[in-house]
Amino acid sequence: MFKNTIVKTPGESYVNGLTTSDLGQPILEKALEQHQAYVEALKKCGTEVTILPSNLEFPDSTFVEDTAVLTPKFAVISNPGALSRNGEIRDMEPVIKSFYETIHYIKAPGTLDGGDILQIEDHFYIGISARTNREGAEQLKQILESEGFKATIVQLEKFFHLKTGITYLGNQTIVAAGEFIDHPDFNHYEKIIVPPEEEYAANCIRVNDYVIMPAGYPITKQKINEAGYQTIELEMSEFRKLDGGLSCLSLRF
Ligand code: CIR
Repeated sequence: MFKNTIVKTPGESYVNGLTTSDLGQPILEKALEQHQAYVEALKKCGTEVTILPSNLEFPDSTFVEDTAVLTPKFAVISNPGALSRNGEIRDMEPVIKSFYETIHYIKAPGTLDGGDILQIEDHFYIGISARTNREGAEQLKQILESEGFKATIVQLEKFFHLKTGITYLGNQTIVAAGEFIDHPDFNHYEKIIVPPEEEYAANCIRVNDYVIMPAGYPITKQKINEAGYQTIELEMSEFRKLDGGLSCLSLRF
């Protein structure tokens, strides 16, 4: 069960955030509406939502997931791999400290984005990506193992972040797309397979009694419903334009 969530409102500079997509510049007003709907969905799932004010210095800072890895017992403040995003952790640290006594840190030369970390029960998967390097992944593995968790490092081939292509729903069931459909590290889980034309829907979040997923992916939605989960669909167009998925917009703990 998640009791708390943390989000951060996109600011005027959001439209100048990082992207690898060719979907065009986000429209701020629409992004704010979609963000508001996201907050409402987190409330509907029963979480208490902490809404942080925007910080114009950091256009991508609405993607709070990348700044930390949170567990019930402790937090790890990441060291985001994109130079323009690294300072985002300064705003996040006091908030995380207000919830946690035990805090670990990923330290340079290690870099790590929270979007590369997937928790499946007591086992964490750590993606090595354009943002998370081996040093950062090894540091997190050591922290997690010292706290009694299992940890596996996964080299990404194509996906931006690990969780861009895989989600854990619970009951040993994952939602998997692309390179994770047949990945040896995930073969022992039950799989909901996302077809290539719906790849963006592989990034969804299970929050208590619901799975929140992007709107407009009927095949994946049906499979998730058939697996026994209620879904909430959200418009995500303005976050997708900056490579952002459902999970990136919150920290859940
Ligand atoms: C970035 O390039 O860092 C942002 N525009 C998107 C971050 C998405 N975060 C995530 O997948 N966890």
